Order: sequence, then structure tokens, then C-alpha cells
Amino acid sequence: MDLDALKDAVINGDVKGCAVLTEVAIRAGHSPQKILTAALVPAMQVVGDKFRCNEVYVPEVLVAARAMKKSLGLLKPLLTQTGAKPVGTAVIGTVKGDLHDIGKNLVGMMLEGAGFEVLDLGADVAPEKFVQAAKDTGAQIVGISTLLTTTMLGMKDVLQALERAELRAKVKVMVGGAPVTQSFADELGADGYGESAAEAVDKAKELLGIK
Ligand code: B1M
Repeated sequence: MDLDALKDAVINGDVKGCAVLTEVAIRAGHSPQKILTAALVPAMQVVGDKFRCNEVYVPEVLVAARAMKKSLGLLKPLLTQTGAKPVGTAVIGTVKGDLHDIGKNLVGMMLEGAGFEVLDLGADVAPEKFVQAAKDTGAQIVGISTLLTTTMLGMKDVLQALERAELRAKVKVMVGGAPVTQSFADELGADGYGESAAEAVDKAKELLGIK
């Protein structure tokens, strides 16, 4: 089965089609990673490009996002299954002012799949909420996502709030999201950056010294 039909279903916001085609792809033996990288992620790229060129507007982007979430929900059990004792705890969220959560959700699922316990705070998360969650869970990793250039600097607020709470030395802070780069992460003073969810998992393991 080729995955173009699934990609088109996401682009067209066809939730039912996404459900059926994701099941078919799984049954055809495609790995969840392949379904992500060959269909779902490139589909959102197309939607983003069309949005930038005013070929589609926010409502169409929203229905495409809903369709993608349907597929991700079906992949979740495959991405998160582990059985092993947790290798660490991560608190993740999208920065304050930013409602994009698909990439962050994917990072969370893949961290779970790698054996992390994950507390997902959702989107539009205030710095104090990251701090409280890190305190409550004793997390080793705090992961912050953002998709908007206008909210990128909000990541700095989270780092500063962790410092004020005297937690900065106890947690490793990771940042990511489409506009974030390694050099921006370095400027912020973050401990790690991942260009993709898979890279985020590798970086989290590296930061905790997990092989
Ligand atoms: Co918005 N949006 N959006 N949007 N949207 C973008 C981001 C945009 C690039 C589209 C464009 O213009 N081409 C643009 C931002 C421009 C900019 O800032 N430079 C944009 C805009 C402008 C907006 C609004 C302002 C539009 C408006 O209202 N006029 C508005 C903002 C609302 C707000 O947040 N306050 C808005 C709204 C929305 C929707 C609500 C309609 C919807 C979000 C639905 C949802 O998430 N629940 C939406 C969507 C879907 C997009 C696009 C099309 C797709 C984003 C996505 O889900 N990608 C996006 C265009 C694009 O990205 N091409 C766009 C798929 C996802 C798997 O990828 O999130 O990049 P991504 O995650 C990757 C990596 O970045 C990385 O791993 C993931 C998987 O590999 N990663 C991490 C992510 N987080 C990480 C954290 C890590 C490590 C890696 O460590 C912790």
C-alpha cells in the first residue's frame, strides 16, 4: 500500500479517511515511523505551505490538524508501547501564547515509547506551570515546544522561572518546534534541542546518559 492516499486525506481534512487509511497502513506492515515521515508530517508541511500562500485559511488548517490527530491517536499505542521500568520523567508543553500541539504531542508519544514517563501540560502553558509540574514530578527533563516566531522568546521565561525556583540545576531543558534552531537553543541557554521528535528522544537520552 502506498501512503499517498493517507497524506491526501490529512491535507483534505478527511478524518474518517485518515482513520481507515491509517489502520490499513498499519495492517500492511508500515512502521509507525514510516507512516509519520512518509505521510503525516509531509501532509502538514503541504497544508502549511498552502496556508502561507493564502490557498487555504485557518478553518482548513484546523480540519487538517484534526485529521492528523486522528491518525496520531491510532499510532499512539504503537509508539508508546514499552513494558519496561521508566528511564526518567519528562514534563512537556507548548509555550504560553501558542496553541500548536501536534508536534509536541508527537515528541511526548515518542518519549513514552523510549521508556520515559511523560507529563504533558498541553498548549499555551505559563512558565509557573512548567515549574510546578517539574517540582511535583521530580522530572529530569523539561521539554518546551513552540511553532510561532512570536512566542519563541517565551521559552526564555520558562528558563528564568526554573532558575527563580532553584530548579534549573536539577532539570535538563530541551526546546524544539519549527522556528527553533540549535543556535537559538544555545542563545537561550537550553541544554538540548531536537529538530524532530526522534532527535528529541535521542537528545533526552543523551542528556540523562541513557544508552
Ligand atoms: Co498555525 N502556523 N497558526 N495553526 N500552523 C504555522 C506554525 C505557520 C508556520 C503556518 C504558515 O504560515 N506557513 C505559521 C507561523 C508563522 C510564524 O510564526 N513564523 C502559523 C500561524 C501564523 C498561525 C496563526 C497565527 C494563524 C492565525 O490565526 N492567523 C494561529 C496561531 C494560534 C496560536 O497558537 N495562538 C495558528 C493556528 C493554527 C491552528 C490552530 C489552525 C493549527 C494548530 C492545531 C494544533 O496544533 N492543534 C495550525 C497548524 C496545524 C499549523 C501548521 C500548518 C502545521 C503545524 C504542525 O502541526 N506540523 C504550521 C505550518 C507548518 O509547520 N508547516 C502552522 C506538524 C508537526 C508534526 O510538526 O509541530 O513542527 P511540528 O513538530 C515537529 C518538530 O518541530 C519537532 O518535532 C515534531 C515532529 O518531528 N518538535 C520538537 C516540535 N516540538 C518539539 C519540542 C522538542 C523537540 C522537537 O523538544 C522539547
